[in-house]
Amino acid sequence: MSTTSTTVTITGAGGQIGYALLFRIAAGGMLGPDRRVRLRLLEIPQGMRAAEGAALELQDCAFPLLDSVDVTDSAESAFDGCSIALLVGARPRGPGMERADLLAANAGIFGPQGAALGAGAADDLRVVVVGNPANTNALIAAASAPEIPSDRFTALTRLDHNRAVGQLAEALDVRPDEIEGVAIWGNHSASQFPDVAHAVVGGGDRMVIDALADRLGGLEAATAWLDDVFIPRVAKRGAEIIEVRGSSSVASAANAAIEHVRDEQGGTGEVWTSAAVVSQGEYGVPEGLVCSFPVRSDGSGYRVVEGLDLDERARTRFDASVAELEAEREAVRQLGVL
Ligand code: NAX
Repeated sequence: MSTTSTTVTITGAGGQIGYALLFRIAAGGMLGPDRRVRLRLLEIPQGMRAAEGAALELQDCAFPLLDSVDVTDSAESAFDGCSIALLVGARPRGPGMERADLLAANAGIFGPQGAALGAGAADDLRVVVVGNPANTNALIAAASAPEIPSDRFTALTRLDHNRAVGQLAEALDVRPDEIEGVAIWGNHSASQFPDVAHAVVGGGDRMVIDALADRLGGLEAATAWLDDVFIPRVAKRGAEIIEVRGSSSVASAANAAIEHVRDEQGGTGEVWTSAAVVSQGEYGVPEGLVCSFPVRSDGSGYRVVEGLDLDERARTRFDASVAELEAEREAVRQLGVL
């Protein structure tokens, strides 16, 4: 076991996703059974008691890997020496709030947090933004920390990826780990494009589209199912969860965030997953946008899987989501944030 500890900072730690994250991280579920962790819980004053309560429960678990838990409402203290930052706390859309108001409120959170990361985080810092609008919040945080390489900033689309795999596994009656090559392109919003064109099933033996055609009675029926059922269901799954559960996705979001960090740090091998990363112009996406792509990691950070074909149908959907990201960036520029 490593004798040094990794400092992991979780913002919004007193909230629902925070509560679902803390115990798995402290138990070794994110960094593995050999890495000790120091947890820093960042909250706003109203959320401090909830975070303090979670800290008491962490103590009561007596986790062997957990070296310390600090609860603070100071971003500077929370990010000092931080190696992994999960930025979960965000301003939700209130009644009557326009998109520009939402972006402005979140710029007021992610700008200062980015600056505090730039001032105090460890050299090996990696950031994943969970709080919505996640892609543009990550863009703002990265822009506010010019001293940190921008490829250290990512946003979570692993939940969308996992949702897509879950839907396919059910439709094909296979285990989720038998499906590979799914990709989420674009924004973490209803405009995202969940893509199965390169997906395979059964250890790579069959293309998912062919397996769907077999089960649904032909290629036309499979394509119709993808367009009319699969894509909207994955893209709007968050709303479905709220309708059925009466509350937004929590455990599945925390699980996805943990898998995002675990695979970025531990490596994906040849398999790919999805994450929103800062575009270097891959697939014609304007540089600097935080956009979801299929990605791999060799343990040193996510890199976009290049060279995949996107047919016209796919390109149209992807371009629409990228246009939404550009509009969000433009709105943030208008606010004078970038
Ligand atoms: P909660 O409202 O339960 O918790 C949010 C917590 O953040 C609160 O305790 C609040 O006090 C705290 N907070 C607010 N501003 C803060 C700041 N400036 N610094 C530190 N803490 C701050 O929401 P929860 O259900 O935990 O969701 C958190 C975020 O995740 C939301 O923005 C939500 O939209 C987003 N999601 C993102 C997903 C994704 O896949 N990217 C999926 C799940 C979720 O919808």
